[in-house]
Formats: sequence, structure tokens, C-alpha cells
Amino acid sequence: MMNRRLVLMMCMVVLFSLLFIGCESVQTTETSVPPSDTGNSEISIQDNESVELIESLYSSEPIRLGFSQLGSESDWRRANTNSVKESAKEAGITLLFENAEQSQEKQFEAIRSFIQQKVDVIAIAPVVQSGWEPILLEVKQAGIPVIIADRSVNVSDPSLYVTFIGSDFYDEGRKAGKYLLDKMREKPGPIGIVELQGTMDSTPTIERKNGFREIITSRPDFKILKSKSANFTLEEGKEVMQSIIEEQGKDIDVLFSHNDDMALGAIEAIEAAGLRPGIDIIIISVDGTRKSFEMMVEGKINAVVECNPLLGMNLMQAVQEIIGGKNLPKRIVLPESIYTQAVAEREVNNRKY
Ligand code: GYE
Repeated sequence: MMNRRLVLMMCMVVLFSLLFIGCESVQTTETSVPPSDTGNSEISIQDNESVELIESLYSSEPIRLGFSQLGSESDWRRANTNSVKESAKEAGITLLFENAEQSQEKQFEAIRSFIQQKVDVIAIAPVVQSGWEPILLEVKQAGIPVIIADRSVNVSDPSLYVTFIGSDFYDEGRKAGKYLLDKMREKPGPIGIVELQGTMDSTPTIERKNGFREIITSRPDFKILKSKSANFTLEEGKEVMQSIIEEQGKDIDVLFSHNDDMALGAIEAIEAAGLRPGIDIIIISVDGTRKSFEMMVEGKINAVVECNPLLGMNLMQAVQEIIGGKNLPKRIVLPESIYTQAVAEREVNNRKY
């Protein structure tokens, strides 16, 4: 199936050729016919029309981007969605947006509808990282380039997408681990750790978990008491933490939460159990939302690893470059930091999400 933009480019080539032939005939006419001759002005009107036609073809066809968002589970995700929508508007790109509400099946449906609507580029924020090859093959066969945004996909054929724009989740896990090592350097073990994981089989969950473990193995007295998924949501964070407190009681020294929303839910559960978050239980979270900074200011979260959801402009730039025929790097990573209570007060009002 032929891409619309390709057809447009071919039209432009044809029009340019016609224009070129037109110019040639102007020159030949000019040598034989005086400039005041009406025939000459007729030719120049045709000439202008060709230019206008080319211009209108070019400007009346904004790029059409289909974006399959995985859901709206967290403040991070809502900021990500807003960033994509606002950036598309700013870049003059027509955005076809679908929210899959955590269902990979719904993402497949959205992608198929984008193929049917013959969009120019498809961007996908994948809910999980496995199971993408067949659908990406369908998109490839339709001749539509794919950008993977935020979370990654696990595919053996790298030609199934152009680039992956997102954070280094493994490094985020490592940063959390390093903070903990430093925080506990004077404290003798055993140190009891609870981990709240995000969505199972999603890239941030897998990599934050592995990065964290890589670092903390240097202290064999760090014990992971419980590691459970709470699907990146506040409600589940609260529920899961409550049940873990009931099981593990006072052995919990540390909570490593894969995102801020789950940490906020867990804080409610910790307080309801009569414990002090940030003091009785050291809390490390990931994302860096304004709410998590407010919790740091209150002393209830100890450190937050930043994960930037504001990918919109990077995504639009990549889309424009693909359409412009440029080569993109296979991986586009955004710079990120880690924040502690020491800087929370100063930084809280600078948070953009
Ligand atoms: O950390 C979490 C969200 O995929 C990086 O998904 C994203 C994660 C983010 O729901 O809050």
C-alpha cells in the first residue's frame, strides 16, 4: 500500500518537471516573441499557478500522526498525554489520539485503525514489552514508520520501528539503589526492603527492578522482604502496602516504589498503620511529580528519581525528521536526575508535572 506522503512527493516531482518544461518554453518563446506579447504573460500566469499548486499541496497537508497511548494510570501519564497533545498543536501536526486503558489488545485496535486511516507516522507507548512483532509487521507492510515512545518493545527485528524515545529505566533503578547504599552506609543490617513494582512485563518495571538489584547486591544484609506489583496506581499502592504491613510488620525499613502514585498510596497505608513515612520507613520513589516533591518537603519521601514525561517535543521533532527523510538514532534518551529532601523545598515550584 502506498503512503499518502509518498504520493504527494511524486505529485510534486511531476509538477516540478512540468514547471521546468514551462520555464524552458518561456525561454524559447522569449527569444522569438517580444516581451510585450500577450502570449508571454499567459505563460507566466500558468507558471504562477503551478507554484501555487505546489505550495498549497505542501501546506494544506499537515503531517498526520497516530498515537496509541497506553492509559491514564498516573500523574506521569497524564503529563505525558498533555505534552504530546500540546506539542502536536505547536508543531502543526494533526494528532489522532487513542487511549488503550492498559489493554494491549486495545492498542492493536488503535494501530489497525491508524493503518486504515493512512496516517503518515504511528507512535506507540506500549503497555507491556512483549507480543508486538505481528502488529508491527502489519504496520511495516502498510509502509508506515513507527516510533516507540516512553516504554520499550521486545522485538528481534529492529527494523520494525525507527527509534525509541524514552528514559533509561535501568539507570533509574541504579540511582535508587545508590541512594539507598549511601543512606544506609552507617546502619548495620539486616535492612528489610519492600518493593512496589509497576505493571508486570512493562519496561520500566523490569528495568527499575534489575537496576536497583544490581546496586544493592553489594550489601548482602539488604533483604528484599516483598516485591509486588501495584500497577503504577495510587489505589493499588495503598492496598498492596497495607497488606504487606500486615504481613511484615515492623521488619520494613525501606520502601522502593517504582512510581510516585504508588508511593503516595503507600504513605497513606503507612500512616494508617501508625508508622512515620520517611522516618520509620525510608521511601524512595521514581518520576518526580510535584506531589512527590511536596511529600519530600513534608519529610515523608526521602528521595525521588526523576523520569521525564515531557516527551512531546522530542516526539514531534522525530516525526518531522522521519517525514523529511532524515536518519534518526535508534535510541533517544532524555537527561534525568535524582532529588533528595535537601533540595526539595527549592525545587518544588519548578516542577512542570
Ligand atoms: O514511571 C509511571 C507510569 O512508563 C515511565 O508509567 C512510565 C511509567 C511511569 O505510569 O508513573
